[in-house]
Amino acid sequence: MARIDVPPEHPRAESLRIREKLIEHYAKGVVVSAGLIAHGRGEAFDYLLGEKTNKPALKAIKAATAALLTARKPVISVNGNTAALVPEEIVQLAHVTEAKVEANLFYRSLERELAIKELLEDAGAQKVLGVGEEASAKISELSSERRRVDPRGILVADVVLVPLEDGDRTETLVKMGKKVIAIDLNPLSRTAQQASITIVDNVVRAMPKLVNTAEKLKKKGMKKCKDILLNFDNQKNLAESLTIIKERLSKLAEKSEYITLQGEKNEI
Ligand code: PTJ
Repeated sequence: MARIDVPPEHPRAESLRIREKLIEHYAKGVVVSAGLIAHGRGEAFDYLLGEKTNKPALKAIKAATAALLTARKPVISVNGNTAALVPEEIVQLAHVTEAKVEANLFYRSLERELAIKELLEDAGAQKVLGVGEEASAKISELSSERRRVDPRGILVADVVLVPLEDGDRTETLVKMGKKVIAIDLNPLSRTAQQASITIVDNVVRAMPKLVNTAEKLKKKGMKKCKDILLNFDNQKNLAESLTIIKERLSKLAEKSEYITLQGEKNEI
C-alpha cells in the first residue's frame, strides 16, 4: 500500500496524519472501507465548523462528562474508526468515569473485534467487552449487527457513549431508556438528532477534552454534575452548531477569504 511521510510544514499536516492513521488501521483490519468514506464525510463538516471545538461542543462535552460521572453503569462503545484514532483517550476516559469499554461494530467480524481488543489493550485497557461469544445478548429492535451486545455492558448500561454512530442504534438505545452521548461532526445526522447529548466535534479533539473535563468535574461532586445536566438542552445546542456554520459561511462569503485554524488569512 502506497504511504506518505507527512511533511510537518504542510498546511494540512494534521489532517493528513489522521488520514494516514486510518489508512494504516484499514490495512490492519481495524477500520472498514466504509469507515474511510465516513471519515471523508466528517472532514467536510469539519471544514464547515472551522476545524475547532466550538462553544456548543464544549457545552455538550461538559454535559456528557456530567452524564458519565453520574451514571450507574456507563459504557463507551467502540467501533473501528474510534479505536484507530483515539485508543489512549478511550482508556483514559473509561478510567476517570469508571465506564466499561465495549467493542460494537456495524460491519462485524471476529477478526476485527480481536484486532480492536488488542489495540485497546495495548493502550492500557483492562477489559474489552463484546468480543465474540461474549456479545451474547440481542437488542431485538435492531436489524444491524450492532444488535449483538454484551449482557454486562451495553445491554444494562444507563449511559452509552457512541462516537461515530449510525442512526438506528442511537434511536433504539434512547427508546430503551438509555442516555446516549454521540460524537458526530454532522449536526444533521440521525445520530446527532436522536442522541440525548450530541457533541458536534471531531472525535480526535473531543475525546482528550472529555478526559480533561471529567478529571476536573469529578472533583466538583455530583451536585454540580446534576446542575449541568438540568441546564443542558440538546436541541438548542444543536441549533447553535448550525448557526455557527451558517454565520461562518456568510462571513467567508462576504470577505472572500479563508480563515485558517491558526487565524492566518489566506485569499481563496
Ligand atoms: O467500525 P464499524 O464497523 O462499526 O463501522 C463504523 C462506521 C463509521 C463505518 C459506521 O458506523 C458508519 O457507517 O457510520 P456512518 O453512518 O457513516 O456515520 C458516521 C458519522 O460519523 C457521520 O455522520 C460522519 O460525519 C461522522 N464522522 C466521521 N468522522 C468523524 C465523525 N465524527 C466525529 N469525528 C470524526 N473523526
